Amino acid sequence: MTDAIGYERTGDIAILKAQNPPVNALGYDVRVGLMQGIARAEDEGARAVLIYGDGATYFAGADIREFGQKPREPGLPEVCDRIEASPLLVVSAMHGTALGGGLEVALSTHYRIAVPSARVGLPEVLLGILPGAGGTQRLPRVAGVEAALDLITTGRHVPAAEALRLGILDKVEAGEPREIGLAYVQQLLDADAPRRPVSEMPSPAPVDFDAVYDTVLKKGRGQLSPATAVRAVQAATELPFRQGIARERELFMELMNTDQRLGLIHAFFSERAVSKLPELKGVAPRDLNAIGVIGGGTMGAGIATAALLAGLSVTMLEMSPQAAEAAKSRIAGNLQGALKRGKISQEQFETLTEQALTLATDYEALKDADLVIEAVFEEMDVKKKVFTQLDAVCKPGAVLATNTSYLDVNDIAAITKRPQDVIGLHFFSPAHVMKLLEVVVADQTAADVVATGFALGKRLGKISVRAGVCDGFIGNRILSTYRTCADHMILDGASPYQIDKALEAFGFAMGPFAVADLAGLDIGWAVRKRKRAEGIDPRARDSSYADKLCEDGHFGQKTGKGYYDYAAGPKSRVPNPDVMPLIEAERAAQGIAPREFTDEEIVRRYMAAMVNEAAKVVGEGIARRPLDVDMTLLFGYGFPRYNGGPLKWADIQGLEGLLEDIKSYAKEDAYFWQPAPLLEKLVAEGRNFDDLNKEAS
Ligand code: TC6
Repeated sequence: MTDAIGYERTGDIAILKAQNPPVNALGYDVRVGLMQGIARAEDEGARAVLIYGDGATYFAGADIREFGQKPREPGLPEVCDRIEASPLLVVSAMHGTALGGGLEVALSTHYRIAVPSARVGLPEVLLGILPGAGGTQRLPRVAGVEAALDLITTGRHVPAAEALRLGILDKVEAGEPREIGLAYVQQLLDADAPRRPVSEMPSPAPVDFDAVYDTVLKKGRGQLSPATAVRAVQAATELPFRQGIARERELFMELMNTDQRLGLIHAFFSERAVSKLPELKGVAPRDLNAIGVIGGGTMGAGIATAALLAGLSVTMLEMSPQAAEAAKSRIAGNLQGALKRGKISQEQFETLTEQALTLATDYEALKDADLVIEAVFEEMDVKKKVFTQLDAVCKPGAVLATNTSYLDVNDIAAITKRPQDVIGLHFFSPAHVMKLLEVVVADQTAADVVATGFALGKRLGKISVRAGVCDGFIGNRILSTYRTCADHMILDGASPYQIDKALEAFGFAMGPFAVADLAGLDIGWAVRKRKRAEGIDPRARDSSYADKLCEDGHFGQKTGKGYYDYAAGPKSRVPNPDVMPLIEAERAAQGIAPREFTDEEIVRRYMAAMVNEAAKVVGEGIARRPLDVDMTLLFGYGFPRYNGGPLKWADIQGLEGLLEDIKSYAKEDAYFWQPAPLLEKLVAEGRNFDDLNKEAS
């Protein structure tokens, strides 16, 4: 027996205990252990087998780290078939999360019991594959096609009570998995319950699979796995079990060989690696109970809402009682949303707004705060005034954070006598919804302050990324470059609408011009004005058509018009007829003869600009690892998860070809298209960004 599965006998029952921490993933040793355990139970004359998991969970799935490596027998489908075919009565007792291959093992056992807190699901599509160990054939037979399609195409985790209703579980009972499992097996043996192989259950009734396929494909915005999984479920209704399994395997292998599988698995591991920084090993964060937020506009109110929802008490500082009340209504509005979605109860709503939130207009109110985040107007002088006041009132050791999106955190820190306590915490609007938090580390920021930034991010349920100080940090700096690339393409002949369409087809949630309309065109306008005031390099191409839109009062969705016209509501965007004439006038003024762009060229240029700037950001140490850039773009900028992030995407495309593209574009505009030294180095050494991730882990 391998150590990954423990074997024990009590009376007629053999007990197989998974012991492969942290999540009992079904790696090679576990699979071998299950095969051996079943065989031993049969050899030793047991009447039944109980399978359960030690530690936090039943099996949480196949071992994702094995994907892409040479397969080692027995594979999971074989293990599932062996369990189901055993002449003994096999029962699963589940707790924690029975996911993916874990649920497939459970569906191969003849009966299933779980504790009330257990959750089950088939989340394989989120990793770019489909349930490939019989899940697409067994689940529809147990729960019906509708439920199976829901679970398999969304990957959602289903609570035990719902799983019981759906027939996935036979019983839910509180207690230790081993104890409730043994009692249940004994009960089944006493009742002479028959073996109950799901493969022998009748095929479920079909539905209109073509319609479901189309809907799922559209919803996935180009993601292949959920739609492909629909076809596997279809096979369960049309083919005998064995042939259905063969079809499932064929579709599973198809998906295994896609770039999307690589991208999604990269996203899975990077999401977990992003907050694990070698520099923070063993560094304890400071206390975090009470926080202060300065400025109750959209951003400050969003940050306060996120903190309240995470159980922190919040003091909101505003300039006047009226402004403080307005901030409170914004926060209450946000919390209403959480109430409507069932995330909090009416009672919690009252507690959060009336007890956990304190309004203030005097800095003295922040003297006991463990951490204060300012979200005031984006101007250095204003920020410096705020930090001078904070320095005067905050207790020693309090973390002083700025939510600036562009300004120099070193300059802000320098105004205080405690630069070691100053950090950037760059939230994304709406801050109680968006998952990304850039933790911006200035030259003198202390390690335990960085750890506190990450601890806050974790508490708020954010994906926190470490960023160094530069104009725009990781995300906005890269955004500014690929937006500039889009602006250049517009000058040269593309339209904002073609660019949005091409990038949405690539998988972005929204194209850059639709995003600009949503964020507010005044934001980009302010940045352009600041940059022009600082002095733009004469070699840089500039344009003023977007300024003219702003001068006419068109700031995007909030004014009803921007690149698009939103007369019929924010979701129905129609090109604003004023835009193309402004662009044409600009081209004429600059003497540019417009040319045609294919959608493919638009994507290539846009992505080349993004990857090149991202490589600079990593090369300069602003991002420590390529995966930090990938997670920033994924969680803050709508980059399609199935492409893994710009640098994973670049690896998959091949860095050499990308560098060639950049060099060829540089022939037209050598200033904009300066190849990133890191990209050139990686190409010269025949390495890629993932090699850098591995070296850093
Ligand atoms: C499948 O089953 C396909 C079957 C078909 C086959 C033919 N493998 O998330 P956490 C690691 S596909 C390997 O921080 P939590 C994770 O990387 C799979 N490793 O904990 C982390 O490692 P680190 C279907 C895994 O309590 C550690 O475990 N299953 C796996 O917040 C702790 O993880 C899924 O998609 C794995 N399967 O959440 C489930 N799972 O410490 C994926 C986790 O070195 N997993 N690790 O960073 C999850 O959703 C969550 O991990 C969780 C636990 C809900 C199980």
